[in-house]
Formats: sequence, C-alpha cells, structure tokens
Amino acid sequence: MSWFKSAVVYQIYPRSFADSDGDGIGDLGGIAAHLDHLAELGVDVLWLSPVYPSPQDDAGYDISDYQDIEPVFGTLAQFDELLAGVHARGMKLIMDLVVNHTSDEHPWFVESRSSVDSPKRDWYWWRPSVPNDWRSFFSGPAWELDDATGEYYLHLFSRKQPDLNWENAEVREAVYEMMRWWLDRGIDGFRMDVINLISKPPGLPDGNSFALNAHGPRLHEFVQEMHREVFAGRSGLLTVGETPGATVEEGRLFTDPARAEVDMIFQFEHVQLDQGPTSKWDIHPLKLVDLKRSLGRWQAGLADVGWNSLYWNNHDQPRAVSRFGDDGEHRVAAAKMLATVLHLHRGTPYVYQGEELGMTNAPWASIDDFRDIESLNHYREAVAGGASPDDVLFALRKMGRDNARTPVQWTAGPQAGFTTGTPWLPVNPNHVEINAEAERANPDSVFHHYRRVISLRHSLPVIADGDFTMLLEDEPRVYAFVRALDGVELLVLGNFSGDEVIVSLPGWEDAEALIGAPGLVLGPWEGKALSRG
Ligand code: ISL
Repeated sequence: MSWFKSAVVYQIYPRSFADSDGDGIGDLGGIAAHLDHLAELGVDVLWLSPVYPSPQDDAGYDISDYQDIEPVFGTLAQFDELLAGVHARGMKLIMDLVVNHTSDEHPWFVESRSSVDSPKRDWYWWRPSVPNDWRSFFSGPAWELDDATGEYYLHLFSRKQPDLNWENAEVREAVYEMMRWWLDRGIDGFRMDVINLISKPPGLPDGNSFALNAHGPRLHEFVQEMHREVFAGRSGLLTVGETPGATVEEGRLFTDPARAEVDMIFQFEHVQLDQGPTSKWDIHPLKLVDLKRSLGRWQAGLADVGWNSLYWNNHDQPRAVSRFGDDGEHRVAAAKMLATVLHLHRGTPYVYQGEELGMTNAPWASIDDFRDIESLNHYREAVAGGASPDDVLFALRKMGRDNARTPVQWTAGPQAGFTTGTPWLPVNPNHVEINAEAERANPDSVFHHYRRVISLRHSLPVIADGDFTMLLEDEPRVYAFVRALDGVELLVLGNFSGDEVIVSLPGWEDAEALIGAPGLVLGPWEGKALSRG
C-alpha cells in the first residue's frame, strides 16, 4: 500500500499563518514557531502555498523567481532550517508549483516581452492581434496589449500572470530543472497549481476559455514527461495536481500509477454544487443528495484505479464549517461532523489551516475590507455592468477567497496572537472564543477531534484502504457510508441538519462506537462512526 493512503496533509497559507517579525504578514519564522502545533495534530505532510519572490498581485501565485524565498517571508537559509524542523518531527513538506504562468516580473517574461526577436519570445503566448474571445478567470479579457512590441500576450489569470508556452521544449526543461533543484534541496513533492491548463487548444479557437483549456491535447503527455524527467527514481514523494474541471475519467488518467503522472488530484465538483454553471458568484443552497452523489461517484470511479484527495476547503474556498455546516449555534458539532465524514472516506484528507479549530467565514462590512484580486475585480466589473452593490457583496461574503485568508487564530489576545503589528487582513473578532490555545486545553474541542480522526487513519487499515459504499443516497439530511476491509466494517454517519434524525440501518443498532455515542440517533449536526466485525 502506498504510504500516502494512511497520510493526512495540512495546508499552510504562509501570509496568514503566523507572523514572527511584526510586519503583519505571516512568514517562515512563524511557521517554524508553530511546528509543534502541527506535530501534535498528527499530520504527516505540510503543503506550503507559494513562498517565492513575487509582486503579490495574486498573493504569491504570481512568481518572479522560482528558486528563492520572498524576503517578506524569509530567506533560503530559514527555509532549509524549517525543512529540517519538519523532517525532525517526522513530517514531510511539499511546495506549491505554479508553472501554468509566471509573474510578468519574472526574468523570463521580461526578456520575452523585450522584442519579437527575443530568444524567449516563444516562451509565452504572443499574437499580433487578439486571436479569440477568451476571458480571464479574474474578469476582463485574457489578452493584454504590451506596449514594448505592440503585441498581445495571453493571461488566463491576472494580467500580471502571463501563461507559459508549454509547447516550447525549452520551457518544459527549465521547469523540470527547477523542480529537481527543490527536490535535491530535500523537499518531498509538489502541489501543482492549475496543472490541467498547461496544454492550450491548437489554433486558440473562440469559446469558453476555461472549458477549452481544462484538458488540452498534450496535457497527459506533458505530465508524463515531467514524471520521467523529475520524479522517476525518487521515492517517498507526494504529487498532487490541482485540476479544476477534471472529470472522474480524467481523474483515473492522472492518478493510475501505471501511467506515471501524479499521485492524486484536487477535483472541484463538490465545491461547485452550490454555484451556478458559469459563475462562482451565482450562489444556490447546497443539496446534500447532490454532495453525496458527486463524492460517491469519485469514490466509485477511483475504487480500482487511482486515488482521491479529500478536502472541504483551501485558500480559494470559503471556510468549511460556514459553507457545509453551521457556524452559529452548532459550530462545534458541525466542524467535528465534517471532519469525521471527510477523513473516513477513502482518499488522502487535506486540512486547511484553521479548519482544525473550526474557524469561520469573516464578517465583511464593505468592499473596502476585501484584498483578493478575484473579489475586487469581480466587484468592479459587476457593479460597472449594472449589478446592485449589495447583491455583489452578498456573494463575496459567502464565496470570497478572503474568508479563508484571515489570520490563524492562535490566542484570545490582541490580533489573535498572529502578529504584534497590524495584520494585512483583519483577524476575525470571534478569535476571543475560537483559538488554538483554548482548544488545545479543552479535550472536547474541534482540535482534539481532528487529532482523533487523524490518528484513526494511521491505526486502522479499514480507513486507509477499505472499500467504500454509499448508503441512504436519497436521504436529504444524513450522509452515510460503510468502509469494509477483511471482515471489519465501519459505518460513518453525518447529520447535515439542525434536527435530531433517527436513521434506520438494521444490524447496526448495537455496533461499537468509535466516534460519538452508540446507536442510530443523531443530534443536530452530529457525526459518528460505528464498527463491527
Ligand atoms: O478560486 C477559484 C474560483 O474562482 C478557482 O477557480 C481558482 O482560480 C482555481 O482553482 C485556480 O487556483 C489556483 O491558481 C490561481 C490562484 O489564484 C489560486 O489561488 C490557486 O489555488 C492562479 O495561480
């Protein structure tokens, strides 16, 4: 069995994790100071969102030097120390790999834009006139006129994130060389940002820029080449591709070990069920049966081949307990239930910083509170197009990425113990109640519940490697499934409602309780796991 089947990954968003020098921005020193919190939680792998030099147009996902550390975050020497500290605690560390695009301030792009004859001209997508109607994911057109040569370049994200041309073999070799450099330094793998966008459609036809780019014709060829050139012959690594729009079939292609691509992918279906088909800002109530159907399809589809990653949230998504649970009266129960349900699926679970505390979305007063380029651009474009500012704000409050980016709440004290200065994004006022210090001291906290579900994955083969069967598929309030391995069966139940629910599952009434109380009665937002055999 691959080691990562019993592993749990923790995502750190460095700007918002912990600040060690009082400038209001989290940094490597802050991460180093809290490694014992992570070791105590019991996670196996840390994933660092980008810490490379960057103009921070998209909070570090616009990289201007792949082989150094952003000074605001620290130095390479501090990075090496941090890596040693992670390894000394028996954990691994993976880095974010953002190679669909660079920053426009990366030397490659600076050289590319300098002249049509530049040796690096073909490293990006240049056209003498706008070739199609593609839109950027951050609003506005995907082509930007560059004054230096009077030509247009492609940017699927912000205009400061020009897309690399993966058709060019020199680009690919430069990326692989950089990846080998990090692995030689001792890191344990990569989370690959929008890796499914790297192969562009031949002829750059008109149409939906996302659908057209989401699985280009050379995608799997490129990922297999990367595997051969970078990962082959190295062991113990973790590779996870971020692949918005991937289908179950694509998931099998990416993660079938025989194809030598990546270990797992982040698929997006379950985080789009409460959104309209064309816009994440078109928000609908989530129906639990849709969630079960979607996640159940991924469980079934990758049962014999490949592997799932499991997540409720990350730095791009609202807080899990606010979106899928209840962040009011039943917050603690809901946060625990969400952990139980997610972590007992088949797959590798990801915990996003603060999720282990049950952190919530933030109370945004006005548009001036937001910092994220995606939210700010959307607000500007929607309001200019005639939308009511209140309606736009309603959606930003629920779906805006800044919800995930408020500082981690370490203590009940000033600035939640995140910084001695002024935080780059305000701390959530609820830190007086929700914080790591209080939760570590309380055995009934969300934090200690996460410790328990994480340690269960380490100790019980039925969780790491058992079969998965969804139950009660049409029941609108209860998520229910069974895991089974070698005669051991585990029933997992999660009440996604504020009502008490009694479930009818003959044969399980007297099963032993692993999490929660025995029996088939579920209190509001309660989760439990029962075992037999
Ligand atoms: O945030 C999203 C929804 O609007 C996603 O569609 C997101 O843009 C997409 O998942 C790609 O995300 C990744 O690449 C982006 C970066 O802004 C995100 O933070 C990163 O996770 C560009 O690098």
